[in-house]
Amino acid sequence: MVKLYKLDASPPARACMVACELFSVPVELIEVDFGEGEHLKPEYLKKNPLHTVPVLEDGSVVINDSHAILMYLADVYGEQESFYPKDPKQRALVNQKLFFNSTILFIRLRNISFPLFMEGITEIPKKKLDAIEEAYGFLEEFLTRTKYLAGDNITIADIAAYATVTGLVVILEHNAQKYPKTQAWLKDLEKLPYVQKGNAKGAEEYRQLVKSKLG
Ligand SMILES: N[C@@H](CCC(=O)N[C@@H](CS)C(=O)NCC(=O)O)C(=O)O
Repeated sequence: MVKLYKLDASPPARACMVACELFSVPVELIEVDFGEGEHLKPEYLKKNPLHTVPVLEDGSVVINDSHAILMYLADVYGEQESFYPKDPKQRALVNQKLFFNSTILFIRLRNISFPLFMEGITEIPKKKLDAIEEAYGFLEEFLTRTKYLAGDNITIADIAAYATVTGLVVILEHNAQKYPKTQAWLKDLEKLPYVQKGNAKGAEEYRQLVKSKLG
């Protein structure tokens, strides 16, 4: 059985939980208690020196970074190729959007979440909110070109980005009129049972956490 070290409120961890649901991965979910500093303890640092969740353990292989985990799960457990195509050209488009999530969407969320949760900051600088607004523009542009991030089918890139965006909207609600394609994409993904199961509870937890920090 695979082990997934996670925290429900964490978007990257949620993306991996969604993928576990989607690919019916036999998984043991292990909560990492940040309050107790479990992610900073030597046993955890052995698995992941970056002290982040998620981490996946599958026998002898230990993987950190949700994007690497999503790729691995799709390759090993995904029966339907469309979620992570093997064709190099199609796969490159999925990878591109996974990196978009990793380097633009998620980082702009983390730049706000980390100071809020870990450094006791209670106000979000306008510059960081503007960076989210800009990221919404990028997302809308991509979703104007194709229905899903990497084409006509849902891929692991949508799963990664969806989990992040359900965090971003807590910080800065997107304007559904200004970003209609993003709104449609969110509604479309939200109703999928595997997305609900893997993401909904943690997204609500994240919302409550942010509310408690912002007052
Ligand atoms: N690129 C990483 C980011 C993971 C990440 O930053 N996770 C946050 C929770 S959302 C974390 O574990 N933060 C704790 C820390 O940095 O000490 C991924 O996709 O897995």
